[in-house]
Amino acid sequence: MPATQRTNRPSPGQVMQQRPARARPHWTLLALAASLMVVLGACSSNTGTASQSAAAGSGGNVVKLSGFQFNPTALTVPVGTKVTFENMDSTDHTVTNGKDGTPDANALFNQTVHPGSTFDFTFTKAGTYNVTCMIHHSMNMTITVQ
Ligand SMILES: [Cu+2]
Repeated sequence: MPATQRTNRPSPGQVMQQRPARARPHWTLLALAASLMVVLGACSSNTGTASQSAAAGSGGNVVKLSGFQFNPTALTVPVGTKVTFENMDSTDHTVTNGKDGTPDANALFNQTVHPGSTFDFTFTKAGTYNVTCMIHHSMNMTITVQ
């Protein structure tokens, strides 16, 4: 028997003091709401939102990091578009707002993307954004948001 089993077993007198079984989903909902608020907060204070996942993005615009190049090297998207960067190579790349391997002074994004992983960024402001890889300085592309 694990040690935790001992404390979990209620005696008849303790049953009323136990946390109700419904408390657990309640806390899960609270955590979900809290993380949603964090996401919304990030939305309002930044010019974009970012997330990384191991799964390939579905829909939207995909930039492949393949053969130590961005593909395509130029992309034009409407404001509010989520762009998914997918690392097809067998080595790490970064998706960095900058040029020739150097991040911009106020880089909007700078994310290491492992092989087989993706990085999503939603462009919420019009402009021209340089994208580079800090590991391979010759990797460059431009994203125009309009
Ligand atoms: Cu790279």
